[in-house]
Amino acid sequence: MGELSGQIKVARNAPPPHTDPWVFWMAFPARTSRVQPGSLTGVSNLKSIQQSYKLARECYAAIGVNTDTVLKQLARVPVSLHCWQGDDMGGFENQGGALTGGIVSTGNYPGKARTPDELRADASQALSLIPGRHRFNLHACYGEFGGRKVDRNEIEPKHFKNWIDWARSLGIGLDFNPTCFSHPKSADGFTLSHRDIAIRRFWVEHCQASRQIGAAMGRSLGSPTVTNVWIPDGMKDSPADRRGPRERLEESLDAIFKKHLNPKHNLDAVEGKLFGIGAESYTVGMHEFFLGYAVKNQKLVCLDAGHYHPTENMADKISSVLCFVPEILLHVSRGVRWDSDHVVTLTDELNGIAQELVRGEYLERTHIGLDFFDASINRIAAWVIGTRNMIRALCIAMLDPHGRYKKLERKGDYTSRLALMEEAKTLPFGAVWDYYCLKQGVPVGEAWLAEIKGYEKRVLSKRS
Ligand SMILES: [Mn+2]
Repeated sequence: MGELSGQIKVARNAPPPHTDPWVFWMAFPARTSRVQPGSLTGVSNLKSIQQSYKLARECYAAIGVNTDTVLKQLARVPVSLHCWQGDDMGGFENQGGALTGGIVSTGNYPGKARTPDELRADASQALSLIPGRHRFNLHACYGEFGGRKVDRNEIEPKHFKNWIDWARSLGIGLDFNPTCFSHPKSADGFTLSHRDIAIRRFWVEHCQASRQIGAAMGRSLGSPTVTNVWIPDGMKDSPADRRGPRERLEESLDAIFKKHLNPKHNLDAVEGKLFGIGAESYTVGMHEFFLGYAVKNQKLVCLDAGHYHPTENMADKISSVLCFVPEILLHVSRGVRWDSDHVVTLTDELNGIAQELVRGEYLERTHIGLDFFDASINRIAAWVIGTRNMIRALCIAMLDPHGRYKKLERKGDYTSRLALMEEAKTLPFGAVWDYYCLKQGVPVGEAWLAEIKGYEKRVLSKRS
């Protein structure tokens, strides 16, 4: 048994025991059939994946890491896929409103989901190519209102019934977000901190309704829904009064969270931001505001990797904020210049986040979600690339002999710590990752791309 055993705790939002991935794999042969598409069809490829894994397992065993244990732990960490990658944050309110709140989706790749059924089909396609059991994260504007105009403060769990049924059919949990943008009452850039009490009340009611929907989702799916409040409020140019909106925001949040909800059904999170387009000079709900609010009220704080100054390291914040809040929500993203939402790639920043979660034993207190959207490439591929990278980074972090680093650090041997950390960067994690995909019944290596291309031809190209 390697040093790693017992160091990685299971995420609290893990699937129930009957969804043990190994059992799941055995019980769903249809999913298993996805292993073989594309270039990795042959038995010889299957054999080479197994042989490579065997060698890698020995290699890791030599430094005290049990790869079999790692893969079992990895399978228990859910990642919440965000619905808005599937349709550029359009939603289904059918009000013809433009995207606002400083959110911009660039690109016009054909085949965008136009209906809830299309979005569910696309998301199912993405989930079928991602190893493990995950979650899906909905915004309030993705409700199904049957052609009726239901304003944001009138939404109810029944408008999300189809989503709940879909999630149940896949055995996954749902997460939720009030949509405090792309609406006439957010047109001047303020919502929960608005100086007009009627507008403020409207958004408070929307967020209250959203928590009820979150609780209904969590109750019916048997896994708590994280309901995350984010607002766009801010100013393009220097405000005269920075204090007023922040005090109003605190009041609004207190009203939203006043009603106690069972944490087995709903968990509240709040998300700050550095700036937005059109809100360059002042963001009411900045990081410090929401961190303070979360600490004071023991809410989850949401750390979005794209919401800080580009030289800030989000990974370094995890062990700081978890001293003071019970749990965190992550929005894993990739900031590039002004954009906070590029598709997640396997960067040092991503590896840093995964390392912190594993080394700090924070997985059970962390809800991992994604937040990016790119309309310039196949949207389903964007989901698959970003999510597989998040899981791959966790895999690499779990395979890291971090117990050894810590021992060296305690002894003050920083030379050896640095040397081993660098050597670990070329350990054969790729063979372990491939084997994991094989065991989870999803395509190995680039073979998933052929599935996406096929789906594009079969389904997406038929959408106008
Ligand atoms: Mn975010």
